[in-house]
Amino acid sequence: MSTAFDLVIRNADVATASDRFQCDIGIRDGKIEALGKQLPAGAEEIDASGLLVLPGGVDAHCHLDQPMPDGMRMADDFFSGTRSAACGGTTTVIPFAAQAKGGSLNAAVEDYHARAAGKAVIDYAFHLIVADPTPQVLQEELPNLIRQGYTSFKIYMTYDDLKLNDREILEVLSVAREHKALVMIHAENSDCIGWLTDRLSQAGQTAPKYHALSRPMAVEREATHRAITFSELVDVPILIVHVSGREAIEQIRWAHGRGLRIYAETCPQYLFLTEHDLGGEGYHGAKCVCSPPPRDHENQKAVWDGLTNGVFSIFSSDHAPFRYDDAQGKKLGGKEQPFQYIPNGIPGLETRLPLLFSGGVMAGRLDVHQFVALTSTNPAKMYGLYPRKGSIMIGADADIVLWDTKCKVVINNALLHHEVDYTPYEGTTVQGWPVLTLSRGKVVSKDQSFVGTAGSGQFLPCGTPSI
Ligand code: DUC
Ligand code: ZN
Ligand code: ZN
Repeated sequence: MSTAFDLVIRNADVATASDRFQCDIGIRDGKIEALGKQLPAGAEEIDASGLLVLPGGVDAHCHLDQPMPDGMRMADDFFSGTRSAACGGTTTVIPFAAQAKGGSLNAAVEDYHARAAGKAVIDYAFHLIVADPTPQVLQEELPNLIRQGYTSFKIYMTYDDLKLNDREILEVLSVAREHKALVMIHAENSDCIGWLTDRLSQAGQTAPKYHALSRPMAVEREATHRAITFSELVDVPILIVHVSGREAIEQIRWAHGRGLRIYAETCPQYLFLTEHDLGGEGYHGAKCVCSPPPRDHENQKAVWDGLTNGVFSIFSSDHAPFRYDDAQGKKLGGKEQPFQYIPNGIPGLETRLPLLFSGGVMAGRLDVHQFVALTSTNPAKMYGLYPRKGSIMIGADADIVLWDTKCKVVINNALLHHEVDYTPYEGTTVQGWPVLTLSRGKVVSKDQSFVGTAGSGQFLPCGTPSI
């Protein structure tokens, strides 16, 4: 018997960034074909009674299998990283194809495609990292790559192997303006960090907790202000990534007051961790070493407020997966390292959505529409993937997540599907968990188990950012 749909989700309580409605969802060939009451039968049916139905998450800032210097290795490749994302309700990831200094961007993109092919279980796009803006890169490689669907790129104001000087940043912004791309900026002042790091080291202050002291808020505030100034000079929008607290937020609000097009992202670590998680004199705090570092409770509150009042457009994981007990991870070379040599970053692809849903929606800080906007619709729009991704509407990909809003989960690394040997959120109780994830109409995760297939994820060329 032929059926109208491959799959029908019955009795769905759907929330998008703007609307909430009850309907059945008819899916054919991986797309949402109908939203309505009493749709005809599907070849398969799922009853969503009692569950909340949201668009799949778009995690627009995560690092997977990124080539690393100095013997470091990321624990998650495109299989384990996207498996973990899917089990946490995310259906699109945008990691980074990183140019090496002295290398070409095209080579980075080609290498990154090889890393993703046959492995990703959900769809993916690429940002670029521009580390060496030679005339060839600025005049040929970047414009060509933008035309081919790589329409966003990250630049760094710190890290010796990645950072650009002010003149180079202006050149990159100017290319973005001309070709309508979006530049993401890692805003921390490199020389300030270097100076503080040297002083701490000379004083023998090398434990992980000193990472936070080497990158205080002022370092981020200054760089944020400088990035805003560059955006104003070139007259191009920018996105400041992983904003950690009040003083950077004040700069962004100031820019908004001047009518500047400054967009901002924050991440779970700035809501759920503080500098105390970097530990005492012991080494466990290495698990929470990331940049910018987690701050204090007052800054956490400022970040929550920024999510509520619209300072932030997107909420990403910044998943940067290094194992703790590993000679290629946090114990680089097999030993405890002075803070400045600890691989930077923490895992978070699978916990991003449950943490924000619980702490935001269930705790009454955000409504469900803000949650969807921050975690799915806005990143899809900002990076040129909308309306294929980022909403539940006719014609969109059937990337759909069923949430049990009553389910309480104590986060435990054994529950998660990444290859990292810890989670910074061990023991945190959340209410609300994604119990079923569909990627283009296929179930990829169910009841905290992965049921998808390696290689079923497709590469998504990005359109012009819509901001
Ligand atoms: N910046 C990132 O975006 N991710 C991990 C570490 C960092 O400094
Ligand atoms: Zn960064
Ligand atoms: Zn990052």
